[in-house]
Amino acid sequence: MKVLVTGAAGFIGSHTVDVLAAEGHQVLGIDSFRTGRLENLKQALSGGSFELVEADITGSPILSRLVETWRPRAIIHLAGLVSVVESIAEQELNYSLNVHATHLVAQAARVEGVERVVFASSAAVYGRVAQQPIAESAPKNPLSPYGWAKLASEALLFSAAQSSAYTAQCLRYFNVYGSRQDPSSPYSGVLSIFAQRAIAGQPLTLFGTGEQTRDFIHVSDIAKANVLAATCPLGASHVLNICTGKAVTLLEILDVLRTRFANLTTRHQTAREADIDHSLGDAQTSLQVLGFKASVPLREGLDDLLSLGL
Ligand code: UD2
Repeated sequence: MKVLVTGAAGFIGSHTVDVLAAEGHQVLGIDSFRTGRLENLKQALSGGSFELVEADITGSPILSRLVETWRPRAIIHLAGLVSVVESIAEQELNYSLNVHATHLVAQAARVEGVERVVFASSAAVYGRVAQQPIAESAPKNPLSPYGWAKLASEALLFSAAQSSAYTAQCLRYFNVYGSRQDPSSPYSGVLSIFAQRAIAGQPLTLFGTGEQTRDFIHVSDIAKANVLAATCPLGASHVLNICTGKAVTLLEILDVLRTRFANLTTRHQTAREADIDHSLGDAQTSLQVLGFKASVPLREGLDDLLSLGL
């Protein structure tokens, strides 16, 4: 199948491209290289089924032209501004990269008769939710422009799908970790930061009590879900949590790391502003709809991260 991937050189994009190529699909990747990195695509570029275009999909009619000429059956739309902090400081940019870009994807898919659009949404659409695990139908109270933009994008994709041949599959990723995630910012995922600091022999900072829980999902499981959502038979549009359905505390993560690093040290700071205590996804709908089940155990995923030597 011909699949177009936006944000192909990013953390999630590059893993998705690798799974598509391994399954024998023909892949066209687009990336502006604002945050994506060419080295993430080393494996894909060495094979014969991947082509790459360097372009900002919001900057010109490039996306609609590529869809018109290359004629993908599915688009996996992963390009976007990924930093919550940046979405607060740069609200125009958040609108452009996280809302307008999705509008352009939806319209190109509608006009050119694409059959499927898969979208990288986020658990950020939920905000603070009392009832755990969080089902797709839970109240949506995003705590950032980033979360609102993801929710708006879902609406745009559903809206255009009503007058299109495509179905929209909006995947709400929970806390994603794994190789190719940039650990250099203090707002990177906690597991990348912990792994990088543990390897470097630096103290880990624990914000709050450490009793907060997250549903950590390995990037290879996210890539698998993206490919399933793009390729498996589906008659309708969906929003789907992509998660493990297992809650882990940061204290449990530290216990695992201590078994690998005997001299691990931690320093405690007060909880981050607007931090969420608990975030656990309900994995039932994606199991029913896609047959998706996360398969990488946290210990294995952490070992994978640590083995990279970061
Ligand atoms: C994640 C997403 C965010 C948004 C949000 C929606 C990442 C990086 N962030 O934020 O984009 O989608 O979910 O709910 O994926 N922590 C430490 N020490 C550190 C770094 C973090 O204790 O050095 C704590 C942090 O205060 C939080 C937990 O670890 O309690 C997880 O932090 P995170 O930034 O990885 O992810 P989260 O869930 O806050």
